[in-house]
Amino acid sequence: CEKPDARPLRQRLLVVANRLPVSAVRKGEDSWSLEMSAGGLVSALLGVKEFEARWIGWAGVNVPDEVGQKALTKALGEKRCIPVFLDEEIVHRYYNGYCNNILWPLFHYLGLPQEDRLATTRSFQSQFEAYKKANQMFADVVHQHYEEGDVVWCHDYHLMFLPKCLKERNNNMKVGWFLHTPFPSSEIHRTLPSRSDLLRSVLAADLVGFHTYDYARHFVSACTRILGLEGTPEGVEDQGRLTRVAAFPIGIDSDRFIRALELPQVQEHIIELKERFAGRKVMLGVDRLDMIKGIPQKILAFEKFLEEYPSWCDKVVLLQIAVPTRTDVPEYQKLTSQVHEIVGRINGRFGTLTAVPIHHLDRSLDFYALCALYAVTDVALVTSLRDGMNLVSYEFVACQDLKKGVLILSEFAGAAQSLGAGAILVNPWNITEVADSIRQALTMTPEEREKRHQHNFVHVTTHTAQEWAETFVSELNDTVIEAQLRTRQ
Ligand code: ADQ
Repeated sequence: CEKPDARPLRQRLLVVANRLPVSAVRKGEDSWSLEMSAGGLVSALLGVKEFEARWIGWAGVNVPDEVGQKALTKALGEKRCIPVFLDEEIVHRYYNGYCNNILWPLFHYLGLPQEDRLATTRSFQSQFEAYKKANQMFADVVHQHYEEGDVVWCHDYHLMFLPKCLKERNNNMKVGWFLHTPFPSSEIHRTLPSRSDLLRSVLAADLVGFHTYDYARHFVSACTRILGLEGTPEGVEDQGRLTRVAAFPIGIDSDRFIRALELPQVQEHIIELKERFAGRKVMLGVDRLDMIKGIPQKILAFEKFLEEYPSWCDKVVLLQIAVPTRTDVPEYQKLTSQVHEIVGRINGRFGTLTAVPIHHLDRSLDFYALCALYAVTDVALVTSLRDGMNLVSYEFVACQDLKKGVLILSEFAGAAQSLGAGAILVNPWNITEVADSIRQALTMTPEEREKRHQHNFVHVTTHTAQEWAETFVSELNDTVIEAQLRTRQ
């Protein structure tokens, strides 16, 4: 008979993403040291008690030898992580090539690479083949670890081919796919040579999710215009089979940020920062150093602000924290030099012997330093040219319940849909408009700041990462049940 304290078994969730949430460093032939990263997705899934998550993905290192692979698999297993081993050649063509050189810019409206049309077309094909091959390798690993009843949740533009590979092996598998970037207008998507293959493959999933309703609508209209399929309010229909398409806006683990503000190490940072910038308003930008984040545009808007309102020159400081990414890619190297050049010029132009208007750091900050910075900020500037959601805007709001600072937010970030009523929305390409918004933010009355902050704080603390993950998975379970009922009728 059942023990009184017996709990129902938790549903197993296989989370498949390009990268595992760990960094692995090899210490010897058969020993590895692992560090779990505390990104949004990890905390989202740790916070959900209804299911037991396992991760499947690439560990970010090349491990050509069997001894190393076995040891890494064992070490990762203790952290519920399962590795997909990709060799350097595949990583180069699949990850650097097709994912980051083709899909990433295209989905952010930066177009396809154009340097040499013929060479691009040839390498395009080989990169697409590598992309499909890598997705098959992910599918192999999922298949090996899958147990009946598991939910498989595929993430992001790296794995658009995966739903099809999985369903071809087991049509009963519950498969969901979620895109973290924008899905562009069908007019942009149709320029992609592999446009139909990718759409058809994603449609093999049972549930397809995006951050915003607009991205979901773009996806459905790409399916109707490019594949000639029927779009319905629920999703896309193909020969009687419905793929559900919906918006699931992500959130953050807001409690983690709010609780951190009480910690002594954060309080110490806060005191230091307040002393360091006493008498000046603090403006903050926190971004990965990527073209989509609009960092040069942000800095130029700040320059325009200083030019238009010179009395603010020694009363405000912009702290721009930019984590370098994809440092081996020439475009990213160019972006870094461009940002350095603009910052140098503006500091030379508006700085004094005792103070400079822009502090630019090319590095990542630890969690506690980041929370402290968010807490002392008067105005946060998020000027992405396109951004799936943008979690920095959420993190800033979570840390501002005392100060009630102002968020200036790009209308091209998904977050504009959720935080738009509390933020000042701007077109990041319009430098004059952003400069005026800076002035508006710095001179806003406390009552208006309070009202705007309250709106956003309620949103950020109720639409959390945990709620996002729970909603997606329960919707996936429901979608599959409904489909089974439909086929029985
Ligand atoms: P990202 O493009 O990485 O994510 P974002 O949502 O802003 O963008 O998240 C960045 C994360 O990195 C935040 O948690 C932030 O705190 C951290 N970070 C950034 N700069 C940092 C720094 N200098 N030091 C320390 N930490 C830093 C993709 C999509 C987004 C989408 C997310 C989640 O591009 O649009 O919101 O996935 O779906």
